[in-house]
Amino acid sequence: MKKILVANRGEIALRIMRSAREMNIKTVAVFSEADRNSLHVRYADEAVFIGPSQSNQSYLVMDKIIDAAKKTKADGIHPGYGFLSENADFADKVKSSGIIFIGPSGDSMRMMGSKLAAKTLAGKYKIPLVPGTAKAIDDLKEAKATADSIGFPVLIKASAGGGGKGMRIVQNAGEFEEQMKLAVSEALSSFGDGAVFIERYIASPRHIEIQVLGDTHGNVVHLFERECSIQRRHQKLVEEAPSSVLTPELRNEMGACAVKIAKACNYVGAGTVEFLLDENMNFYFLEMNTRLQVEHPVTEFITGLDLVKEQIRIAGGEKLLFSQEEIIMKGHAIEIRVCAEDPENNFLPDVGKLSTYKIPSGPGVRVDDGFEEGMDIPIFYDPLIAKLIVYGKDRNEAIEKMTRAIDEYHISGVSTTLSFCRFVMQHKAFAEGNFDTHFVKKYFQAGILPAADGSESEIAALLAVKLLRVKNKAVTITGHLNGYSSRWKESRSEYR
Ligand code: MV4
Repeated sequence: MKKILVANRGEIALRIMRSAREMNIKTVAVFSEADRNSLHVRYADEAVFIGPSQSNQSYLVMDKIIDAAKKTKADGIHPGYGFLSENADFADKVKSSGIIFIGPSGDSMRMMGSKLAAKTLAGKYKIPLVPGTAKAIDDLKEAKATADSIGFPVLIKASAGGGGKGMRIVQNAGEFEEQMKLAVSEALSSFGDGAVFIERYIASPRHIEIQVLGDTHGNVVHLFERECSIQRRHQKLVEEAPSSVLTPELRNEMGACAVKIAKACNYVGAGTVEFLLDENMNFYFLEMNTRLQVEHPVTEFITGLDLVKEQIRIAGGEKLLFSQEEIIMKGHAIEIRVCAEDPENNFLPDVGKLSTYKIPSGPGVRVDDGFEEGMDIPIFYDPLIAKLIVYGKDRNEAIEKMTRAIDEYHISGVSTTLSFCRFVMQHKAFAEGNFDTHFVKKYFQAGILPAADGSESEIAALLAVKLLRVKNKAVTITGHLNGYSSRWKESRSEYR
């Protein structure tokens, strides 16, 4: 491949282009109205405008992306994550246009897109599944009997759902029928597919996923696990590798299962197999994500591989350069997501200008971002500003590094999840590795984060500045007030 088009924006577009450039591959950016001045546009060798800011009129329009690739004579398209990355029809369309899709086939995506088909496939290969039905429920009586035999609480899941969408907990037999009817109609209206299935509800699971790589010659390897239990409403906030609870034996076992699943669906490229781990260290296959994930850098740190380069090599038809035995994991990596969200206000997205934006650096610190000081966070897309990833010789060092790096990160103008992530790093349960997917709900509430310096007058002053800035925007007297608030905040060493 000599030229690739990156069908994405923000940090991931930039991150993909960096690897391409190291491989001496030319890059093409696509951009919407809101992204005219974005870093990914400036970084690329060429850039194609694809329409209005709304993603359904730009980044999600298959023909616009494919036309841009044709126009610039790109050999391949990298979809990044989100947008069209898991759209099987897009993968097929790209291929039939004579362009290489840097990812799995449309058929692999379709298979894993149906959670029921994926479960059925995994069952055939004797992969552990959560007890429940492995086929779509059409008979209410039969479903009720199954739920009774599984034991309550049970979970009803939509086959076309995934990532937590279309799930419903049923606490007892009395609620079952009503919940079933609601689940089916919700699945129909949200996904156009009313197929649902039921599973035993695993009450306190950890979310552990295995990274896999498959080539076009039938070779598949796994690159160990990522622990992703620190999340809120299915939005991951902190990820790490390795998990602090897996034994080498369990890691091998889960890795082997992930490889089997990838082989079963003829997987090509980078993919992720999700598992739940219960308190008794039983693991269960959940679903497979057929894309490069946001949290892939923690795997890159512990394996020394560049996953984007591997994706590009694989898409070009090259064989994997290593066998399973040759992949060694070393050290510990942690990633936090720096989102424009206010942890003090229910993690509500915050938009505005990055009036201060200073990133941390130093040994073992990586920042994947797509913004610079003075830029606006657009309202149209994901609120992810950056990913901060650290690498240490062990978990303790990684936590210490992350705390130090968070303290070096200075952002003002928008609220971010940095202060929340510092709270996680300092939390006893996190330090001890004693947590599950309920960590945030269990330990975090608004008001628990330390204020700038703890005094109420400081908080009042901060609020006043914020109000002034909003007012300032309304009357559009830009300039001096912004400058004022920015300097004011910068002068407070502890302000984040
Ligand atoms: C579950 C579960 C408990 N029991 N399945 C959420 C995302 C989707 N991939 C599956 N999910 C879950 N499935 C059974 N049988 C709990 C979750 C779940 C969860 C899983 C991983 C990470 C965070 C989560 C948060 C809430 C629920």
